[in-house]
Amino acid sequence: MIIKGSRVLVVGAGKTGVACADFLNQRGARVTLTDIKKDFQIKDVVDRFKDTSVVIKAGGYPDVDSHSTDLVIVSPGVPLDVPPIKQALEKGIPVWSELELAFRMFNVPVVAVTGTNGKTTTTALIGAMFKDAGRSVVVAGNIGVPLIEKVPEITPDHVVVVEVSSFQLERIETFKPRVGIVLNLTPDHLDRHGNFENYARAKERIFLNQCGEDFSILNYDDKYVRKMAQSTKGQVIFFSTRHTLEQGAYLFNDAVHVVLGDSGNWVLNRGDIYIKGEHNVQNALAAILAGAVMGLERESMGKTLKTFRGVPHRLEFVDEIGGVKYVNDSKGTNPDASIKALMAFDEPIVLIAGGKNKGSDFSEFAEVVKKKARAVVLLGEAADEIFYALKKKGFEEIHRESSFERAVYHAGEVARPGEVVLLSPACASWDMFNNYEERGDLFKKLVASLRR
Ligand code: UMA
Repeated sequence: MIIKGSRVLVVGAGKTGVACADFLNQRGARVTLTDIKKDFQIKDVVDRFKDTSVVIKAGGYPDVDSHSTDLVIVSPGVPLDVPPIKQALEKGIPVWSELELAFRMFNVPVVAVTGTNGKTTTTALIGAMFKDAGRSVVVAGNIGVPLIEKVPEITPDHVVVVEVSSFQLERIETFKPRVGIVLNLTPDHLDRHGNFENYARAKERIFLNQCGEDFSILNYDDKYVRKMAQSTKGQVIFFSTRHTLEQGAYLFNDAVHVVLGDSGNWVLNRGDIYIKGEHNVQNALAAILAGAVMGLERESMGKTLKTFRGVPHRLEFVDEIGGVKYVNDSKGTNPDASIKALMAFDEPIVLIAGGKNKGSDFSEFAEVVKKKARAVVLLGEAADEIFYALKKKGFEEIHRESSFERAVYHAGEVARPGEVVLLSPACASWDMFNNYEERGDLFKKLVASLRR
């Protein structure tokens, strides 16, 4: 498809839509950017395109037909049954995700990471491995930076490492990663996909266009992911933390073994991987395999694994003191994000929650807290609201503190060896801090002071 002169409708004016509209406009397309929100709700977007030829249709969508539209780009958060997408599909007008659009704009190898959990960490880790090895790398996607925004930076020497979501994969056509990784699969986004099978099918599309020269890296321990080996034409390589494997990467007796054809064996101490927890060993195994098939030296990858500290403020392991693990998930600024954080642990949790509520409902969050947490320390403006939501679910082990410092120390006192103190507030930080980074940084400082 030739972009210049094409009439493109971009649906959704969030990060993705804005980046696509910007890119397409600069490449000479005739862009309409539409959003269900009213124009005063997306004022910054309206202002941004004020002096350009991008047409904004806010508060509803324009009708789509082949006289007005050559291509539709759909943002990941927009379901495919909204009118403009349905009309486009009925009329045979191509509907692409931003991932598909971006992929068509360059010709360098792509390492793509998906899965229900751990994809951001794994994407960042692979990016760090390439960077530490002195390779030019672009890291983008669901991690927070639309890939299309990075396209102008990509040179023929680059490798692209991209985190991809099921939403983005739903509308790909030619997207073909050199390395595709599926980390794990548990029910998620079922409101959008309808059922688990559809969700799994969307994830599996990461392998849709792979062929013999490509690599499909799969979690052997996850029965749904393991099964995907049957539906890819790429070279399958498994990783496992529970089984030994003839080929691939696995954990055995606290050592990571990498067995990859001609390149022989490589053994690494589990302790030489900085990020902790079995889920992070799985992420590391997937990253090692991706790096290895892309030609990274094992010494260089080993160095990165020793120093890579995870994604700041997202399930960031801080320390283990007296058998209690401290985890910073200050980025959990809404109930949904904190639900994900709670779900990531098998150990009992002492949760620190509360802050500024952005209008969220806490009932589902309370349900998950009841299942996963042994105790909760509440603080901030939303403390009352969360308190009542928890009480309603019959959760009793609730402590309250007026300052962040006290809340962290109190959680430390309540936690027993083998438990996790998790800061995942389900709220914004603005009642006490400028941003979630500040909150997470103070948490880390306070945890460090517990050691003294
Ligand atoms: N909108 C409509 N109609 C609708 C629904 C939404 O017009 O029916 C509009 C909204 O009013 C809003 C815009 O669409 O203005 C938002 O678009 P979006 O939800 O696609 O959000 P973006 O800002 O473009 O962010 C997206 C990803 N969001 C989602 O997938 C929900 C971000 O992932 C991603 O970082 C970003 O693109 C860059 O690639 C976030 C996420 O939660 C982190 N992802 C899910 C996850 O990780 O579980 C998949």
